[in-house]
Amino acid sequence: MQLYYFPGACSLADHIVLEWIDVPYETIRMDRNGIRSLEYLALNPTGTVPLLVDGDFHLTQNAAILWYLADRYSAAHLLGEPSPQGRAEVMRWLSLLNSDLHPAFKPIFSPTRFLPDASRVDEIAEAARDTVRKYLAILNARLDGRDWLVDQRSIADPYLFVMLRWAVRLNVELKGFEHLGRFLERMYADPGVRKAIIEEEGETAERARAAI
Ligand SMILES: N[C@@H](CCC(=O)N[C@@H](CS)C(=O)NCC(=O)O)C(=O)O
Repeated sequence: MQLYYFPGACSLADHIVLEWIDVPYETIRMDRNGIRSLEYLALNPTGTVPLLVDGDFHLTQNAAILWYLADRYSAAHLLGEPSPQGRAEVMRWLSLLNSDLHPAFKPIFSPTRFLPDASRVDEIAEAARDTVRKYLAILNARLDGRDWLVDQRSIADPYLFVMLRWAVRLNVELKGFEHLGRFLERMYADPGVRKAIIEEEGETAERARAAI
């Protein structure tokens, strides 16, 4: 299996899951030019990472890739309790992360995509930080009294971990979100998480220690 990624991007969640399911895989580091190449666009017309290649199966979209890995390697038990409600709980949190929180970061990463008036980029980025905080407050409350987003470790957790690293890096105010702080520490202590980060960012990979 091959995972196409950018260091520290949402594809890090898939990378961590590949570690957790413990199967042989390769990673292919992409850059801005690479994802715009005709060759890559033929595989993923959205020109984004992640992309997973499993034999002749090419899969795009982060949530789909995470679900596919967990479903294909079900012995790792990353899809929650094996019941319709248990799986729906995983999908609920995965959806919040992929459809609500992840896009909320986009105006912070590249405000001019949303508002070409360069004089107002700080304004749009600050408004986006407020939106990110709104979702993080929901996730912080969810982690009150629990280690993971559902009753056991699942594919939603590495996605939340990536979003928290972004929040720290992009100066989103995280004070008071102590349950998220503990979650971040718990994930950094995981050997599979460490291995994926070091492979993507090197031994000196910054450990996002927020003032939480
Ligand atoms: N809906 C897509 C979004 C993927 C996405 O936004 N990927 C980002 C990295 S986290 C990317 O490749 N951005 C490159 C760009 O926009 O130029 C998914 O969930 O996989």
